[in-house]
Amino acid sequence: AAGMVAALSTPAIANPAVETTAAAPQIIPKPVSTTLGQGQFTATPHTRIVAGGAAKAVAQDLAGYLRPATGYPLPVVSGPALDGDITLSIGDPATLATDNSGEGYQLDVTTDGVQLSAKTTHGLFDGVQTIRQLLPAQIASPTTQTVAWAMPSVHITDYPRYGYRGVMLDIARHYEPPAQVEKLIDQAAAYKINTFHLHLSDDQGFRLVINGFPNLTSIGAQGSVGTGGKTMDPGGFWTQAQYKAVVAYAAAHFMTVVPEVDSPGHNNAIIMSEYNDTTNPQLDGNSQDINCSLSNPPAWRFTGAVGYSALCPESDNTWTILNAIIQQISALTPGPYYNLGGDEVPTTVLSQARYASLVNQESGIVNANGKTTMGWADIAGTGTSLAPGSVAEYWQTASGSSSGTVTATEAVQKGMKVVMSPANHAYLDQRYTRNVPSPLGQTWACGQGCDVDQFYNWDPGSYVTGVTDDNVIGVEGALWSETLVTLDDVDYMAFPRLPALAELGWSPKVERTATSPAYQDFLGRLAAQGPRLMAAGVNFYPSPEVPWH
Ligand code: TNX
Repeated sequence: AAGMVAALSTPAIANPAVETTAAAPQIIPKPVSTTLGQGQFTATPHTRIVAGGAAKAVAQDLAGYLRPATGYPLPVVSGPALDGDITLSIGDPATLATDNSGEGYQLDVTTDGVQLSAKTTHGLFDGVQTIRQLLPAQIASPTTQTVAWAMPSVHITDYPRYGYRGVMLDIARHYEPPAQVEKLIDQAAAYKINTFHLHLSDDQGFRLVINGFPNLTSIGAQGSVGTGGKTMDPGGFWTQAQYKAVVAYAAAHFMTVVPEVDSPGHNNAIIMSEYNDTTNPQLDGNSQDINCSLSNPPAWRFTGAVGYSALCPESDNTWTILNAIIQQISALTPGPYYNLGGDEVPTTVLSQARYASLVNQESGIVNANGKTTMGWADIAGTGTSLAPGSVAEYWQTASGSSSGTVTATEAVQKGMKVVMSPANHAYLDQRYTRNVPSPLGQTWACGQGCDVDQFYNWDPGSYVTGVTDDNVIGVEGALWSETLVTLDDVDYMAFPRLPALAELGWSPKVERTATSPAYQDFLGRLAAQGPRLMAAGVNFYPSPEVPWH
């Protein structure tokens, strides 16, 4: 995948010396309302960032974003503001009177200065992302660029359609170190993604230290997809301190972490870790009974196979392990959700009744630890009863009222909320095209491929009949990592499709089809992201659908 960026060989970055006129706004996600004014604002070495109280921290964020490329000092100071300053303030902007999202902002750029106001620091942070995109693309560079830092005069009022706008990364199939994950957080935050779902465990690896259960990582984290094959892909795991640091890093980008330890399926790593463990007193020297997989005794499998492993719902040891995992991870995680997984357990592995009893009991533990249960939409199936407000993530491809949509409709009947992530529109691990130009990705959900049009041209609030914006809390892009080894691989699959999902999650509903004006408009704005992604060093896929400059 590395090197694909080079396909855009002549960067769209114009000669800085002549770029003195601000470009028209090309914002993703598209703001609710944008009114262009006269003239432009140009930041200079004298520009200050004015803020007081809680706004100061976000002002520091803005300064941190702008200093590397501008080379300007951009001091964060208290008021009063002077001509030429950028002002951030918490208040009650009249244009946001009806916005209860907690993320709205109002932005005014005039020849005299920039005024950003919001009711919350999160709203200010969202506005800061818009400011970045109003500046020339070189602003994304980590090194000083010589360019006129001009922004068009504009009045923007903006707030999100959905409160949950997520990206999921699977660090179980292939391990990623925290530093790489933080880079993905940086890039996602730029498109106002506010939720980071971390898939911490799967058949091939368990990736977080759990105190009292050393085998989960000393044994369970050693492998990954491909281990034992021609290419050795080493595993790895995070300490709890590293996890906490990633949670804090995400929080600093106004992103909530949703931790997931998949269960009762996708559990071969846990089972293999504990199966032969005769030393752990927590498990009475007997953890054999946790294994309800198709094979007994269990064996390591480092392929991408799914649907063969399961924890036994009747085993006390299953609950000893799950209790410890849920309790420790909940304590490390400030966000409202704990994701128990719940996907892909065939009835040949566990009957529906045994599956449901495990999910119900586990959800009770999640609630007892102060968290709302989240899981793949399978958890809404027959026999489960979860607290209202629990969240089902719909991953199936079925739409309309076809029978394959049953998990989503059952979730609604049970008073659950829904995150839309249909694999053929939101699975970022699916190939852009079946055969070319990259070996990365899977094809099961997308047939000939899922390029930008497939990710953009659908509506989360009407995809499944009866599952409306009364039930849908947002959208999520999923980066399963069976074929993704490095962050470059992850970037290549996420960009430019994650910005499409970000817009579906944030911007008002419009008609989105392959021939709609909205899609053409989006492609134009997406093209403007090319030089930004390049400047930021993101290994994006130069989709032929996008009219790159
Ligand atoms: C299905 S959809 C899975 C994952 C795989 C993914 C690959 C779902 C909840 N589970 O286990 O990684 O397909 O695309």
